[in-house]
Amino acid sequence: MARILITSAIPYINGIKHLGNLVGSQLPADLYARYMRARGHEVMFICATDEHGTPAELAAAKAGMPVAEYCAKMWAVQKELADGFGLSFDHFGRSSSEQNRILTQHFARRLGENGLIEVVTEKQIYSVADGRFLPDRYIEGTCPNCGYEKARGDQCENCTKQLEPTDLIEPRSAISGSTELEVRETRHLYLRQSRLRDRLETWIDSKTDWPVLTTSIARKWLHDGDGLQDRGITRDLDWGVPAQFEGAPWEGMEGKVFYVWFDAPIEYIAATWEWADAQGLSDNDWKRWWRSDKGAEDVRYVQFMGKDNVPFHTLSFPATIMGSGEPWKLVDYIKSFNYLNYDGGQFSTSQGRGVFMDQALSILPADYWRWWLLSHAPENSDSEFTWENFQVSVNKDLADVLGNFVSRVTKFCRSKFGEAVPAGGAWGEQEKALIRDLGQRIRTYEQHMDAMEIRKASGALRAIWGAGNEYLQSAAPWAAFKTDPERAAAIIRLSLNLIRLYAVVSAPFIPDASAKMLEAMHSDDDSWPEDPGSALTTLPAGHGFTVPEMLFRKITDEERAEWQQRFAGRRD
Ligand code: B3M
Ligand code: ZN
Repeated sequence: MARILITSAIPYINGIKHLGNLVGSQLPADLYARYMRARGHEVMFICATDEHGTPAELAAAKAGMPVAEYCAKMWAVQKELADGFGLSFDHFGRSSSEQNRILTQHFARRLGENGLIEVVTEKQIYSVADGRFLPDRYIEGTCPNCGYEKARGDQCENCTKQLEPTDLIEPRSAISGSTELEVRETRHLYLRQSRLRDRLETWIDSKTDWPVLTTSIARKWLHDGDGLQDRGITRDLDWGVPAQFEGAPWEGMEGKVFYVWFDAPIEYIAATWEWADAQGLSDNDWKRWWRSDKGAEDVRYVQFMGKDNVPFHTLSFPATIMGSGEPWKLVDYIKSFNYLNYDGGQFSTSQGRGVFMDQALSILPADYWRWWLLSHAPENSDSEFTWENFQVSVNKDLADVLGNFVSRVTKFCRSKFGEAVPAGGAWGEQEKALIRDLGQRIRTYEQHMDAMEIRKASGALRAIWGAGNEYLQSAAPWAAFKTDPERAAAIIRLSLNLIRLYAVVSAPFIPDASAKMLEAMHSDDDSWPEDPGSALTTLPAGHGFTVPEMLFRKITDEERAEWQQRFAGRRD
């Protein structure tokens, strides 16, 4: 049994996430966590909300709420939606926690003591009308790279170029719209991450098994980008982790907080501490996941994230960890994702374009979305959500193949043998062939799941479902029943057992349907089918079952057209 630490990128607090966000981190992380638990490993699966920085402050101002109140409310909203999608976090934390304040200040202090933080006097944009400096998203203007007129001070959403507020053409305050801006001097803390370049490079070079998407982004920033420039890690904001604190190896940082990207990844650690506190456990219980001197050297740590988050996880956060000089766990594997597009364009939170998590659950249960999203995960390139494609996948894979198998087998048994696994008959060549075939297919599925090849894994699972259907079609118990009822009993005994096996292997993708299948089979045996031959004898003759309600319904053409129309516009 291995110990596996899994973190998903922590979503910004500023609103409900769309399906593109979901499939880029939280959902595949959940798939992997569920699978690893099912294989008997000890898993710690962590996520949280990212509550600091200008995204939170601006969203709270827009909602007309104090930022702390806004964050508390939105955390609860995001938590409920995560539960709705079956995201099985061991803990869903908050980066505004006390634990994160303590750890963030701890890391900053260590970095400072190790000579990796310096105080820099720099020029920042000050808004006379607002009486404050305008960091990051508090400032908008025209992108010098592509001409987009609503570029933000930290990044252009249109061309994704990272910007400094002073780069913007015709800048204006995002608070008041005022253009009465001045450049003023202010002092900030800078992380001297360039000093860690060699260590970071050696570390990245050692990760030969990482996805190309991850390493190519890391290398780009390491070499030809400006990714390892020393960067300001403080901001002139009220909301965040205070940069001046007791024991800080610098002075004069009153009124400033750490930059959101400095404290956000530290929240992975802090959320594990929050978990231990919430469970009434000790410090050692969370440190054994994170500290090599407390037992974490045998932990495998896997992170999930969208490609835009890769630079922060391959360079900045490792720089924080390495620079601390303490035995904190570095990530072992980073699974990153391209973007999911929406119906001919991009999903966009700021433009309200696409389907958002709450809307998705209001029209169909989570498993329908989980299946489509995971089986179309944007692994090797961007992928696209279309309603046509969604309809086809759901109707074919879930309703025609899996749902239909369960329904045919259970209904046929009920009508011919009653609601218990029938006795009699023996397995012949067909059954042996099926078991051999399933054995191979399950091993293939495991290999893809172990490697986090999500699309391939979904294809392997679909093939496992298909094998049962083909078997049923050719064994034809309805025909056999007329001449040889014992033969029909043997086929159905195997098929009912196959429903249990399907429930177990499908659970990482479609946990709710899997639970219903197990319940219908009156079984709580969810042990992994290491050997399909014996797994298919779990439910003995005489074991009762219930015909379940329809597992998956089909999406009609009318519904598809209606949803397409409903979600074409902008979300209010
Ligand atoms: N909140 C960005 C995002 O939601 C950021 C991720 C932080 S991971 C430590 O895409
Ligand atoms: Zn641009």
